[in-house]
This record gives sequence, structure tokens and C-alpha cells, in this order.
Amino acid sequence: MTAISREKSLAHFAKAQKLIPGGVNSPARAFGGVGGSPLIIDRGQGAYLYDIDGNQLIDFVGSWGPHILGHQHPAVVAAVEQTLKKGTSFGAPTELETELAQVVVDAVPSIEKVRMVSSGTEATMSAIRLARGFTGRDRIIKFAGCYHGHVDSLLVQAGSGALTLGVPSSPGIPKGCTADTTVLEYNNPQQLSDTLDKIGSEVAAIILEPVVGNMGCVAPEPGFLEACRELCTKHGIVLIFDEVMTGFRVAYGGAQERYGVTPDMTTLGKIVGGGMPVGAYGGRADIMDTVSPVGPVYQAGTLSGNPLAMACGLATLKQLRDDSPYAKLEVLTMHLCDALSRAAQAAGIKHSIGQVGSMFTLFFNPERVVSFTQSEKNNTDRFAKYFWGMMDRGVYLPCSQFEANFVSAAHSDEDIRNTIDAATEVLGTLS
Ligand code: KE4
Repeated sequence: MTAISREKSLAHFAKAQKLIPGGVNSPARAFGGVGGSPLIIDRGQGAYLYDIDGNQLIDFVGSWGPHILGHQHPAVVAAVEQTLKKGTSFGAPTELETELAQVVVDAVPSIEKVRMVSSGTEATMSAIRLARGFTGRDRIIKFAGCYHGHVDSLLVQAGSGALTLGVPSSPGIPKGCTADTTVLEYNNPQQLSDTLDKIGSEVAAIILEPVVGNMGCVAPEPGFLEACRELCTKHGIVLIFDEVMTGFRVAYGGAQERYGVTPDMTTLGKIVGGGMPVGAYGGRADIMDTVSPVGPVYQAGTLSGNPLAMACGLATLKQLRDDSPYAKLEVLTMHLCDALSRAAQAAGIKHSIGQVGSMFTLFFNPERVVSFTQSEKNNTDRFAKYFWGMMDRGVYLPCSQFEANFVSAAHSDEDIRNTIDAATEVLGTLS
């Protein structure tokens, strides 16, 4: 098997490293967990990425989740091109913002009102501040392995890049910022209940990924989300579902629709912007009306509700609402996961699979991963060999064992077959 040519990428990356810390604008894409250096991407089209060395790769990253329709969906491109003709940003309300807000309110069960921001991090940061302002309480509870963006108070035992690079908590964050953050174990309702018996009256919010993507794909155990809901209601705590990754991914209405559990607030990102910088936080009107200018909790943003980004998100959500690719995506993803598991088993590779809807992770871990306790035992060296073996066969995976893969509506049966063939070959070399 000849490795793909990476000459131009290597040369360009060396230059990037002189100008940008680590050569990247986000550490999650630095290949820190797999060694080597990232490919420099030239363009995306449908299910494929094309790098500057001319390699075509089947893309299972999808820009870390936004591209559920695949790259450059015609309706999305047309909407952005059309909007661009009117300008890029006005710092004033536009019809597009209201239209996207309406689509989000119609889609997401918990959202009565929604505020647009420019990233998932901004969404979770704002939601936490709002929950604290609404309740007058300071404490927050998160779960180990969940990642909610690089918010000071939430960057504690976080997942995603923080976990990949082995720094689940970060220097530079004053003790005071995390003194009110309690970290518990995901999928452990008894521990949550016991903790709230002690500190429930001090807790402003519980924030969680209702399906975790950031320690690899980990589903909620039966009853866990329901327990979070019941305990938050009992203690007057704001339940926040961080659906930046799962929103419009695991169902059109997100994990809250799929599992039938309605939080008090929801954060969104990724798909809601269709690949352009959009985050959002929304929820019960009485909570949302506590944010400025209606209420006293301040939050603002120059490019919040940016028309181009709104047009991109709106075209994406309308396509998802009208075409509803979810059933097809589920079948395709389950078929892929079953085949990957059979190939790993045939190669004698100890593994488990986490899969919900069109997001999945092949864990190099003999245990079923239900929390950070198992996830931290992943065989990351074996994953790195798998990653590069797949890359050399034209399959582009997330560069970390602590991330989810994404299947898009653009992935064909042939793409899935080719991916299975590649994995069968690579897994056979790992045993
Ligand atoms: P952003 O600030 O990166 O838009 O969103 C932060 C965030 C919040 N909540 C969840 C559940 C998320 O998954 C994320 C971001 N996800 C990572 C990938 N797992 C983004 C990749 C990156 O950091 O470059």
C-alpha cells in the first residue's frame, strides 16, 4: 500500500507553524493524537475532501459535524451566493435572523426563544451566565469527558481536543473560575442524585452533551437523561442540553426529540450554521427574557446573526426539514458500524462501537464506553495506526480516538463499501 503523497501539505504546514501557534487555528485539527501533520485542504465536494496534493478523501469529519448534507450542497451554496450580493454584515437586524429563529423554535422542543451567537463556545458560555443570572446561584455541574467549548468555567476534565492532547483542564484559568464547577461521571444518576442532596440548592445549571461526541460517541444509558430532568426540576436547577453536535444531527429536533427529554435550555452550533460561524442558545421564554436587552444578563456580539451565516444555516435546516435524511443516515451508519465491528472481530482486535444516528466511534477498547472511566483506557496508539492506514487508503477520519465520525447525506453506498474495504485491510494489519 503506497502512502498518499503529502509533499505540498508538509511544506505548507511548515510555513503555517511559523505564523500560527501549532500551525492551526484550533488544536483539535493538529493531529496531536495521531502524530504527523495535518493535510492542507483545498476544497470539499459532497462526501469528499481534496487536499493541496490532489488527494481525494472520503470525509467522515464533515468539519467536526456541520456538513450533514455534505460539502457544497447546491441549495446552500445558492443561498449564500444570493445573500452575498446584498453585503456581508450590517450590525442591524435582518429578516434572515428572524427566519432562522423561527425554524429553530419550530424544530427544537425546548426552545421558545433563541439568541444567535458565533460559535458553540459562545453559546455555552452565554447559557451558563444566563442560568446563573436567572437562578441567582453560582454552582454548575458538568460531566467528565464532555466538552462544551473553551469556556473558562467548563474547561475542566473536558473532552475533544483537551482530552486528545492530554490536558483535560487548562492552565491560564484562575481557580475562582472553576471553584464553582463540579465534575461528575456521565451516565451515573445515583452520583448526581447524591451530590444534589448535598448542594442542589446552590446549583444554577447542569450542562451535558445528551449524546456525547467528545470522548468518542457515547450514548446516554436508559434513564440517565430522565434522571437529569427529574433532579433539575426537583432542585430548581436549569437543565442545559449542549446540542452543539447533536442538534439537527441525531434527529431534526436533536437528542431531546430522539430521547423525549426536554431541557430548560439548549445550546446549538455546527449544523445550525451549515458550516459557517453560528452558535445559538435558547430555551424557556422566561429564562431567555432574562438576557439583555430585555433582562439584566448581558451578552452581545458584533457578528451575531451575520446574514451570510444565517443564510447558510437556514438553507441547511430547510433541506433537513424538507428532505429528512435521518432514517437513511441511520441505516447507512448502522451498516457501516456492523461491518467495522465484524472486520475488527475477524482481525482479533478488541473493540467496541458507540453509535447514535449518523455519529459513531470505533473504540479500540474492549469495554463498552459509557463514561470517561472507560474512554480514558482507549488504545490510542492502535487508533493512530488505524487512522493513518485509513488515510493512506483515501479515508479521512477524525484525528482523535476521543471524537465522533459523521456520515453525511452525500455518502454513497459505494463510499461506505470502499470505507469498509479499507478498514478490513487496515484492521488486518493491526492484530
Ligand atoms: P465551537 O466553539 O468549537 O464552535 O463549539 C464548542 C463545542 C461545544 N459543545 C460541543 C458538544 C462541541 O462538540 C463543541 C465543539 N466540538 C469540537 C469537536 N468535537 C470542535 C472541534 C474544534 O475544537 O476544532
